Amino acid sequence: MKLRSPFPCPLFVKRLPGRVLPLLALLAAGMLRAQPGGAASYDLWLRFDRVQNPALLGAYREAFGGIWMDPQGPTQQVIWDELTRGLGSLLGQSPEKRPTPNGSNLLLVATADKLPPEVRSQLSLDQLREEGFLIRQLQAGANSRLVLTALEDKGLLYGAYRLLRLLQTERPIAGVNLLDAPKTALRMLNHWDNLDRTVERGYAGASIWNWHTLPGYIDPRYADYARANASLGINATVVTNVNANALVLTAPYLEKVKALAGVMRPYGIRLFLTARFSAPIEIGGLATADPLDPAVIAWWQSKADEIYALIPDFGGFVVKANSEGQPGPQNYGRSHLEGANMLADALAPHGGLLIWRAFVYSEHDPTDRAKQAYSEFLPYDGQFRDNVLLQVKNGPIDFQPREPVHPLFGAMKKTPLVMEFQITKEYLGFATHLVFLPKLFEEVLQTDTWQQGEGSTVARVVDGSLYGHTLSGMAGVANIGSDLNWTGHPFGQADWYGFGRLAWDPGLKAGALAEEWIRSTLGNDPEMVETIKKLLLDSREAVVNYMMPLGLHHLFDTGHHYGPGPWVGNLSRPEWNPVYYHQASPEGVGFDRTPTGSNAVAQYALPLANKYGNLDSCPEEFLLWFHHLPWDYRMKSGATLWDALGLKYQEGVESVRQITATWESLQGKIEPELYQQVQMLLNIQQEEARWWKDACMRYFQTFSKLPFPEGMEPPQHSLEYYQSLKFPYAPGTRPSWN
Ligand code: GCV
Repeated sequence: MKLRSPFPCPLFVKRLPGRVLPLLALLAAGMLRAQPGGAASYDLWLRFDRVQNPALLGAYREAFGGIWMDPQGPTQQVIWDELTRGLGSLLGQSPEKRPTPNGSNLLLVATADKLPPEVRSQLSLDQLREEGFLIRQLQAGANSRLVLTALEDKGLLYGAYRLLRLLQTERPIAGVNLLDAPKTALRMLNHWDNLDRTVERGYAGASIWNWHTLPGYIDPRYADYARANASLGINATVVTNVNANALVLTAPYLEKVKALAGVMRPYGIRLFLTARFSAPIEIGGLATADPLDPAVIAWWQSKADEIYALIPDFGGFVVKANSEGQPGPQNYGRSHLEGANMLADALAPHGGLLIWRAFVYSEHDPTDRAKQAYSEFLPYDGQFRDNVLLQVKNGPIDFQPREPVHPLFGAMKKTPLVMEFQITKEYLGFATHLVFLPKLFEEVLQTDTWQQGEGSTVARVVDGSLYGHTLSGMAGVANIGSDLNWTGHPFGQADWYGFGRLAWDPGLKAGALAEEWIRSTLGNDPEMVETIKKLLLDSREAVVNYMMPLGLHHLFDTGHHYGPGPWVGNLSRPEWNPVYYHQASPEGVGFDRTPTGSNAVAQYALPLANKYGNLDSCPEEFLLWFHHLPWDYRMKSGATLWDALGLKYQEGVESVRQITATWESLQGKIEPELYQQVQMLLNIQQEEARWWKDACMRYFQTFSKLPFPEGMEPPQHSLEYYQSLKFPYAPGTRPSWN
């Protein structure tokens, strides 16, 4: 086996000695851990640097002369600590603790039932919603009081973080009247973390969960994690991989889980576990895991009792069953419905939820993989127990740079669907590439499914409003690891941030989220904010263009999914091979999903089916997702498909160059370590963008037999060269998949 890197001497290595090695030494010594900002950025978006704008600083100092709050219980203690620490640091002076709610220049913090009657009477408290909050300024003559109130502690907590963000992002406080509440019930991170601390598809170091030292040692990082999530409104975390290990359900591990749940609790976060369907055999000593077997049913019930005795607010189970080799009810001739309902029944007496994943496809099913989950689950709509949610990936294949929305959204009317996004960048250049994912999330959430006529957006499916579900949710596969800055690429923090905010309100816009994140993480300099915002917003289209333009998908190399492998066609399962997806031949390229092909378009509501199925109306970005077309097909621009493909790839490469130049224009305005780190990563990204273009165009040329279009830089190497590249140690890969 040849082991070669695509680049003779990676830039990363070339640049290491000068700047990074001293930094690494500091990191090893643990000296940067508590340092805000810098290349470390451990503090994420919770930096509370002194407000720079003098007029605003004056106004804030006046408004926050004192705080009236009587912290009761752990969550209120967190609120008190956050407000006093945050305000003290933002204002450069700590607000006094005031014993009474009277006086001026005062922040009042209390649940609605604890507010003084004269304050209550001035507020429309009936508008408060569960987990929501109100931040309102009350003005009486020259006296100003700011009220932060909510129905419950959790709402106060979210309101406290929002209040601090107003100051961090330099928003005026005068006359503030901000009423907000989450639109979804479950706002959840999914960790694909294994008990040995490896992370499947994780590119930011090891798992932050140190199972070996739990429950005795509580790493302070657990609370920092909880705090970061709470500041966005995330209220649930699944701490184990969906490719599950039954051991986590054994008594010693449950003690560890209990300790973690205890850290999360004050921050309003419920802990979930993944349940391996075969656990009754593996750790229960039973001969079967058949969901209709009385002994199996009893085993799960008693397991649920055991868990809830330890963790009364335990969230429930997330299950990947009969998917990619995971065990499930179909091993016993039972259905997904029977499996899910059995587990849901075990959890129901305790108020637990059962989240069943719809990510299923089978090598024994010859139909288009994009159709299989819909065909499998739609017939069960209306038959799941009330505490079951179906978790569906955003697209019908698997977290590709661009996919049309999953056809189950909107079609599954009687079952609450949880949106599953991937925050970690399995198919997007790992933690090396700068790709602002909220742009992708927004595109998906704003897509109109047309299932209930115009306006049936995915956002309305996810927040439950389209079909009146009270259970609703959004899950993000975490990009978090033990790296000092949590996410590997410093801008990966923006993806975590954006996901959390969109889970709170799926209607938010990517541009606004980019701006919030930049201001709270990097500062408020207007030129810097605008420049980085543009760069973030451009970055998603760039990656689509340099990896898989015009609707191409799953061209990744085997197993690790790092780099191009459009030629791969020898894997045991047909639908694991890129050749299955692009269908390139001398006649043309693309997957025919119209009625002449797999007819996957028929799984969408008619207006969408027509739009995608008709060549005149199919958006160019989905052309080869839905259509197989000849190389000389004329695009709307008049160019041939072949030329348009090459030029799109080129456009992607040019975009990364442009993004790099834009970043370089900020030198001197960004902390030097962060500037350098991002610049080095962008240089790698430029090289890899070119690698994608060159490898894919070289490969497709073997079918088209056409010259590369004018305007496309010719490939640097031969096809054989690109095919020879191997990456046995690419991070995030399951060893068995290599
Ligand atoms: C956790 C893809 C990934 C797998 C992942 C799977 C899933 O196939 O490559 O690593 O497994 O999705 O979502 O279950």
